[in-house]
Amino acid sequence: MRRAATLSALAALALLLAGAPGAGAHVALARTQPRAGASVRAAPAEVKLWFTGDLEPAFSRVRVVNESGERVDRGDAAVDRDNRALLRASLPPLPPGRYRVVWRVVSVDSHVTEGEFGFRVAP
Ligand SMILES: [Cu+2]
Repeated sequence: MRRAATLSALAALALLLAGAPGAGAHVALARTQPRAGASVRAAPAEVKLWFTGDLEPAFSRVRVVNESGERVDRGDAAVDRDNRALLRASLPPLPPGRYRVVWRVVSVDSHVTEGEFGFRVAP
């Protein structure tokens, strides 16, 4: 009797942990291009963000802003058609400076994840 109660308590705890935010069910940013914090000589033609799982295209966004906070990407951010874990946005020729890439994505389990990173185009 006691053993059964302990087991069901453990099962309940396991379910709770599995459903808790941050338990690893939703997506995380895996890598980016340019890399976070990178200084690049040639201005990139686009930014790419790879996630650890598939994204909901209708609710996943990324924008690139300059040091003044002005949006500089071409406004065409989209989840890649062939790889739903890849979010990309194209860029016009960027002058030297620091840029921030701000993203907010919804994974297929409907969880929201957001963050940002910077890169620099060297003079
Ligand atoms: Cu999730």
